[in-house]
Order: sequence, then C-alpha cells, then structure tokens
Amino acid sequence: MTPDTTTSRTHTGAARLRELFARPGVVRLAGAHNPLGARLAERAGFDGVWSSGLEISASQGLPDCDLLTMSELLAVAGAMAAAVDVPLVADCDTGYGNALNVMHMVRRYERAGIAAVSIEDKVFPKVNSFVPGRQDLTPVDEFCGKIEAARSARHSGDLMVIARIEALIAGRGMDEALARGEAYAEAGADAVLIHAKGDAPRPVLEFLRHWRPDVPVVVVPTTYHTITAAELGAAGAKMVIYANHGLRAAISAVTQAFDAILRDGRSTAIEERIAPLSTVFSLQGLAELKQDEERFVRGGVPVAGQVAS
Ligand code: SPV
Ligand code: MG
Repeated sequence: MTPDTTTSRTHTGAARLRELFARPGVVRLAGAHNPLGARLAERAGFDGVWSSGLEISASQGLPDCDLLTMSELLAVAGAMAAAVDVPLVADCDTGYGNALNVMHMVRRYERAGIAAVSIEDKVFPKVNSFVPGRQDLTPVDEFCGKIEAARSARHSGDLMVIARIEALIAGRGMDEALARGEAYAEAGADAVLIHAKGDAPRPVLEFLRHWRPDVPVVVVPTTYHTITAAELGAAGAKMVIYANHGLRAAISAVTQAFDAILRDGRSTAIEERIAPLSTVFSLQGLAELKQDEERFVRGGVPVAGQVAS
C-alpha cells in the first residue's frame, strides 16, 4: 500500500514557525477564535494564526479576564491548529497559575500541535491589556521561573516560548520593559513580545532600538495601527500580530447585515456583500470530503453531489 501523502505533514507547526523565524522578513499573524477564522487567516495569506484570548473570550460573550479555563482555551487552539497548515501561536495569558501550571500547559499545548505559547508577566487573574485599571505585574524572578518551567516541560525543543512584557501597558516605563525583557531572554525565552497601547508606535520603536539582536521581538500593533508591518520589520520586529481584526470586522459586518434584513424585511440588499454558500462549503472542506467519499466509502448514498473546490 502506498503511503498517504495527502494528509501527512513532514513538519510540526513548531518546526515551521522556527523556519519562518529563521528567514529574512517579518512574520505576520492574524488572530482567530475558531477554525473557520483560522482558515480565513490562512487563505488571506497570513504566515500563522494567533489563538487570541480576547477573541475566544468575546466569542463566548465573556470579558477577557481569565474566566475561561486552560482546557477551554486549549480546545479552541487545538481545533484551530488542526484546521490549518500554518503555525498556531497560542495566547496563554499568564500561564493559568504558577510555574507548575505552566508546565502542565506546555505539555498539553505541545501535544495539541501548537507551535508557540505566549505567556505574559501579569498577575493571575489578568485583565485584557486595553482595559483601563488593574494591570499588575508578576515579580521578575517569579516570571523567569515560569519561562524556565515552560522550557523544561516541552518534549521537543521546537515549541517556542514567547515571554510577553506588559511593563508599558502597566505604565512602568521603558527601563523596566527593557530590564524585564533582558531577564526573560536570560531565562531562555525564544522570543519576547513587547505589548503597548496608545496610538503612536514610538514606545515600541524605542524598545526595538535598545533591544539585543539575538532574541526576536513580537509586536501587536492594535492601537498604533498606522505603522506598516514592513516598517516594524525594518525597525527590528520579527513577528507582527493583528490580534483581533477578524473579530472586529465580523462584528461590524454581521451587525450591518442583520440591520439591513430587519430594515428591508428581506436579505436582497446584502446578498452581493455576504459570502455565498459555496464559500461556506469550501471553508468547511466539503470538496475534500467528497474526494474521500469517492475513494473510501463503498456503498450507500453519496453525502453530496459534485461540489466546486
Ligand atoms: C489577545 O488577542 O488576547 C491578546 C492581545 O492578548 S491584546 O488583546 O492586544 O492584549
Ligand atoms: Mg490575550
């Protein structure tokens, strides 16, 4: 029997992410909260998918403040990783507890095919970085313990551990952000994520100017959105995450469509603007299912007629 090459993967997601990091140029990720969103990101041409805690919480109608459990978030991240061929980077908030929780988390996420885990140096339960108010930071030494724990728990060396610095979010200043990043790099982080709010990219560019060249930097230009990924890359960023744009685009589009249907009493006005059912079927993998059916199912009634791929 010939080996099935249609479904086997020669690389893990983690190995593919490391390849992307090793290449010149900036790596671009889009946030998602379910496999459909992950496929839309992949189809659009993003290099990878960010399993966004904000998006997943919002998709459950919940605020992003560590209400969902690790298992709930992992179920979504794992389903997304399985649905795409690009690497999945998981937002793991604070690591769901102390260093022991981080070790458990890394083992589970690695088994689920996740390419990288990102843990942030805030106190559990954390609050989303853009929510004004409490943004308390974990002591540096305690967070370094989490990074070391994450490294030690991974089964292969491929899974990347991203240490997220929240000092600028917490208003603690550039010196502390750089000092924390340095400590996290020394503790063995494969990359650091410098998070920032405000509409100017200046603090992130300043961080990049002072940063050591040997540990890649990840940035999240949500509020400082006028700078391009290419400009961030030229300034020294290696990965740019568009963390929640799919969710926000969907909220606007769905709201407009629903308003129009109720206003007009029918959907005609929006039919040209909403995806046809053929696109839905395609994103579901119906054509592939049809091929599998023709190949393997002997007898019975076909699940579908001929479908466009
Ligand atoms: C997320 O997408 O959940 C993030 C990024 O952590 S942010 O919302 O910008 O903090
Ligand atoms: Mg998050």
